[in-house]
Amino acid sequence: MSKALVGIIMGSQSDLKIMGEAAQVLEDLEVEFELTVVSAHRTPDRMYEYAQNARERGIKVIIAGAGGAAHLPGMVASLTTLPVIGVPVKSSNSIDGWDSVLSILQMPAGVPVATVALNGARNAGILAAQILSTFDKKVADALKTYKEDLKSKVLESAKKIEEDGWRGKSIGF
Ligand code: RP5
Repeated sequence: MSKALVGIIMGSQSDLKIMGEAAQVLEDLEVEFELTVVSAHRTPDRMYEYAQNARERGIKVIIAGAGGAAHLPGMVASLTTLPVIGVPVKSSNSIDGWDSVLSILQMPAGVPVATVALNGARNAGILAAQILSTFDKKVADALKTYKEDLKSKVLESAKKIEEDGWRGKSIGF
């Protein structure tokens, strides 16, 4: 079995519904990853251990997701020099998602977290693959195919709307 290149961590099992989207896209792109729960508040020692050993274990990018008072991505970023992608999760303890967005986004100078949109785990997976693609041609090729597929889907939908019309009527441009 090849070694994980991306580490996906989340504050709680309840984040998995969202964070699974990062895993899915990495699986689609055939990028090796690992996925586990590491809580900044409930298991701080485990967070230290994970962040401080990740590079040595061969991890190249960490994706960290958390909701509410979302300290996991920022704290992990403070403990490693690996790139950390933060995913704000709209969790059960979140007021409206902004708590998590701002906790992850507003990092102090010197400790960056590349923050994606609220519940944007899929983009976090793609961004992690894009980072790996700077030195891994196989991942770069998989991403090229992925983006071409995105383009085809948009063009297909545009054609369908143009042909079938909007609300049953043709739309002129
Ligand atoms: C955060 O609190 C977790 O990342 C999760 O989004 C949220 C709620 O956790 P649970 O109470 O569902 O375990 O730390």
